[in-house]
Amino acid sequence: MNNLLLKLFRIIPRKADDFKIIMGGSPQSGKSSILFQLKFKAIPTPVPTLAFNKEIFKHRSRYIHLWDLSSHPKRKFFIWDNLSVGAKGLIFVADSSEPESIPTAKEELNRILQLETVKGIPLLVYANKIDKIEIEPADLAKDLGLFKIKDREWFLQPSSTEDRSGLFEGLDWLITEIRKSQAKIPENSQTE
Ligand SMILES: Nc1nc2c(ncn2[C@@H]2O[C@H](COP(=O)(O)OP(=O)(O)OP(=O)(O)O)[C@@H](O)[C@H]2O)c(=O)[nH]1
Ligand SMILES: [Mg+2]
Repeated sequence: MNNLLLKLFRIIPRKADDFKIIMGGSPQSGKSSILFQLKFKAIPTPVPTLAFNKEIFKHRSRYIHLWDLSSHPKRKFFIWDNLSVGAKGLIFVADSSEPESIPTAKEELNRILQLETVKGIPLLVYANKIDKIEIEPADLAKDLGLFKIKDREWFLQPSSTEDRSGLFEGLDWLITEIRKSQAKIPENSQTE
């Protein structure tokens, strides 16, 4: 781990009760809009994310440290290897309105799922931008290869940042799964 990075950004939440969640996905799929809707219930003018955004907000009596990590081809390996450390949950955002982006999204998801830092942690997939297109969630889950995932719990949640539909429902599922997985870990091994 790069010590300078650890000093610059608090990569792992101090309190064991706080949850770190990392979010990746297709370019322009709405990751930052989701982050800002969850935190501020509003979206600032969207700007492409060069490296990452991070916000902390309270949800269901827990502080969520949500990291929106860029998948820029030149930076993603450094960013994901370093900033995914200590994550308890994973969010992946797919752009439902662009079916042609799904094969690449599937590749990116597979890359992320193989990272040692995200091993076994629950996966929430937002099928975003459903205000633009009608989707069949089971078809999208199949196209993303979700039914082949056997090493963790996963859930596909249709969503839109236009009206926040699905955003908190998805997050609720993820928090429930993180709590379940923590209940299985002996208490003295949960401190980081
Ligand atoms: N119609 C619609 N547009 C959306 C939705 N979510 C995001 N957008 C738009 O999609 C574009 C990209 O949104 P961002 O939130 O910047 O997406 P991102 O995934 O963070 O983009 P990068 O950081 O560049 O990878 C912006 O024009 C948003 O307004 C949605 O649910 N519906
Ligand atoms: Mg962004």
